[in-house]
Amino acid sequence: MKRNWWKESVVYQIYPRSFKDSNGDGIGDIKGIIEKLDYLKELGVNVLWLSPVFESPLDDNGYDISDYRKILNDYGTMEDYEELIAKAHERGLKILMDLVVNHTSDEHPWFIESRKSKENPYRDYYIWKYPKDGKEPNNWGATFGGSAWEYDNETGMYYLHCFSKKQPDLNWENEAVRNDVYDMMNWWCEKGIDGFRMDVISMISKDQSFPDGKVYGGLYGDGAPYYMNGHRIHEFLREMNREVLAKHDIMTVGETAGVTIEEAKMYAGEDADELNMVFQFEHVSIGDGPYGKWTTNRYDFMEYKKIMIKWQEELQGKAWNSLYLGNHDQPRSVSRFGDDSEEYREISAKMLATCIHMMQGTPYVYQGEEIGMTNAYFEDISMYKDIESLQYYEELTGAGLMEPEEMMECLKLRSRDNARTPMQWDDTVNGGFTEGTPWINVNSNYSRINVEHQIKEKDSIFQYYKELIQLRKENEVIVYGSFTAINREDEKIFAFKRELDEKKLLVLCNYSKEETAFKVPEEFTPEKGEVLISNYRVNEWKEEMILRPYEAIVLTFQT
Ligand code: TEU
Ligand code: CA
Repeated sequence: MKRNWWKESVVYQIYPRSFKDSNGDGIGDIKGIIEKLDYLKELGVNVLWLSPVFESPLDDNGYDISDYRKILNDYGTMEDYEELIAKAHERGLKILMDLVVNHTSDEHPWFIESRKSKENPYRDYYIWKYPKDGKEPNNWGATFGGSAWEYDNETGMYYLHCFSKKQPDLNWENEAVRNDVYDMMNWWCEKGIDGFRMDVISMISKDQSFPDGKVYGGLYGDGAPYYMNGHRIHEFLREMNREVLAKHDIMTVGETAGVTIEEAKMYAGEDADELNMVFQFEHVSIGDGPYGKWTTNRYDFMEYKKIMIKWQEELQGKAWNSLYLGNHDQPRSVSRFGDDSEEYREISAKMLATCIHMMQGTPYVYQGEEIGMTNAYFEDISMYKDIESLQYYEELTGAGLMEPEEMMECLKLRSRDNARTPMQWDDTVNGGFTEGTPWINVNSNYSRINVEHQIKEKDSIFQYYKELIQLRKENEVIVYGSFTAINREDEKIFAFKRELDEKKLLVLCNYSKEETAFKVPEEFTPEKGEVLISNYRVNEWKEEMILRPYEAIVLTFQT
């Protein structure tokens, strides 16, 4: 397997709006990130992925860009961004930029021109269709609720927006669009960024017949089969690779909702000339119901384990995995996949981290995950800021498909705002995030869960993440070792081994709060096993291990 720096990396995702506010306006900013570079260096991560900080009306908190080459005033200036790149590089930290080119903001000059007239040179930068029987061109729903089509009086046509109506989809069939995007990407590479996280990049090739989608439980049809992993997607990405990516020593990760194993081998194949890796979404969609994520279903561990094993065993040696449990779109991982009760939060957060960091692939740490931040569980709809949460609350309760109380329970578990509450730095007001009024409420548990406490405490979640990340740097078997699942049918323990040359790891993670016995396979002879890391700290090796609630233990063997 080829060796690459991005395979040996650990990526830390920063949601700038909620990371650190340096000027008291209640909004995180770039200077705040610069203030915390030494903290990130201390944690041991080496790549920083920033969610967008570009000019935007903030309809979708910056994933609606109106100028790709300008920093939004909320976050600072281009000089601040250039200072961030320089100071990160001084510390051996790389900067990954969030590339949002499936759509722009409707306030982008391209769209302002495009909507002026059918003859405008920018008309075909976007996807315009005539009404069909006086209505929308098809029945597709937008990801944030409502129709995916918005009528424009000026020219009597609809434009496509797979997200909010202020996020019109770019027309990638148009070569001029592709060339303008590549120019912008090269411009940023020349500024010194070290790669791209590519927002919904699997959506840029649409089925040009725009057929109706299947209606499941909601009010609209599912367009995903016609706009995800489309027939020209690999052609476009190979062109992007030739025009931009191959010209720089950068890392790329595609956000490819809907991606299958076979597709992933094309997007991120060892020898493919497209991307380095992709995010798959099967594990974070477990339990979804007729209204998608809006359900109070807990995830099913065996389904989760099967998905994780599938992606490990079927990609290894062929393509590279991204390893994550949380991000700015997902609930907090310890709340979703662990147990955020007082009794088990710490131990289960460490168990989840062990499992993710010991698999084959590049691990992603989402801001706050390293200190075990939990869902905010906001009780009142007025506390929510996220367009997706607010629009679906309106749509599902407005249509009588859900009672408000039920939808509030779904929001408390699955709203994206759970991951967007401010980073908790210390136990002072607002968790040390801002001296002003935060743009979104700080989680009420900041006095108990914060960086300052955990930096000092030797057995904190922070210290455990630091140890895990250091182990990755010291043990090549963690990065390049093969993956083999063990005791697949065990309904509480996720067990697997990693092997590289004569090095062998045995990883045992008890995802349950029950004490669980585990029969260790004969190949692991006890006298040679040493504990590499464990979240209970005190362990004794036995042929039949008794794993305590949420116990994680990694044993190393010299064969
Ligand atoms: O997310 C893509 C996406 O599908 C998300 O909407 C996610 O799957 C969903 O919110 C889970 O419920 C990307 C960005 O990560 C997200 O923040 C943006 O809102 C979206 O694209 C549009 O740019
Ligand atoms: Ca600020």
